[in-house]
Amino acid sequence: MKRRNFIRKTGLTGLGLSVMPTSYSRNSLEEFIAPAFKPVCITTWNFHEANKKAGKLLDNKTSALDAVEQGVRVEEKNIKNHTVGNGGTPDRDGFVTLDASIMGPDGDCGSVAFLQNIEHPISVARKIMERTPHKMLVGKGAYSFAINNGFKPKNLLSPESREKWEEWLEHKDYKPIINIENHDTIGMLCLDQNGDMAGACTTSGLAYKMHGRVGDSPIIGSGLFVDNEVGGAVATGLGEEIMKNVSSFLIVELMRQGKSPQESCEIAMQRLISKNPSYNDFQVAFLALNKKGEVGSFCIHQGFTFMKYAKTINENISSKSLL
Ligand code: SD4
Repeated sequence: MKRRNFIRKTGLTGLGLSVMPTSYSRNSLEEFIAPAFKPVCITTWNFHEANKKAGKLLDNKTSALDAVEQGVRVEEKNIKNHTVGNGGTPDRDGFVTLDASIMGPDGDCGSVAFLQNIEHPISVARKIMERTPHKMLVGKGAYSFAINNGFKPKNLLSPESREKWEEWLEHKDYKPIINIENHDTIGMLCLDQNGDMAGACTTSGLAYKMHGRVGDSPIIGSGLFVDNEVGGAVATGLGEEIMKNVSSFLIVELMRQGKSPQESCEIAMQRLISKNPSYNDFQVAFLALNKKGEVGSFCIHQGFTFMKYAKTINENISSKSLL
């Protein structure tokens, strides 16, 4: 076997993880990555419009990178959605602080964290990727970069989110565990007509988090990871648990070993729950796509759904769950 193919097949060599895939039955990676169907777009939760937007762009030969950016922007703009961008739930001090990341087919990435008063953090993340020598900017520096690159400041705290925050202030019941119904980070993966893959993830993070808290969504490998040779993964739920396990990277590495997206999500979840016996108290969900257009998803608690756009059909699918 050529050395390059050996390294690709084993994938985790040098990381101290298992090196020989147990279920690798394909003859070559080239066969594995040959796309059976494209384009396809998948998105966490029931983000119907965002997924449709990206799916239609893909049908019109838009690149995966442009499609994920344009797709998730739909929810960043949506003031009725209280978990992403405009109208997002604030932190405990009343500030809407946003996290986002984007990753393209060439393996490059950009991310932004603790960004305030900018409606489209995903586009800031993309500009960080394309216009700076860095991969991540945070807080005031990220804000200045955004303003210098043409983004307009905007108050993102909607009257409704402010009202709910004021109610919350009356009891200040701060629990850093995720409420199973109260989270809707948008994570999106697209495989375009050229067979290239990109991903995006954007959120206002946990409701009433500590000021300055950053979750998994802008952390490459945690909330999002894409390797155009293998596939991509996104995560949603309690970011602290996802970050501890670098779950999206793990899912992609498992797919590199020959596991299906579904198997990879389930194995990554086993790893995650093995590190915290209180998993009954929080939700985490994974979504993965390989280069064949195969999809996998797995969550701890029932209730996680995802969108899939393929062959002009945009559907909401229930994920398999642990509990
Ligand atoms: C975070 N993972 O900031 C995000 C929250 C989330 O749906 O997914 N909400 O921890």
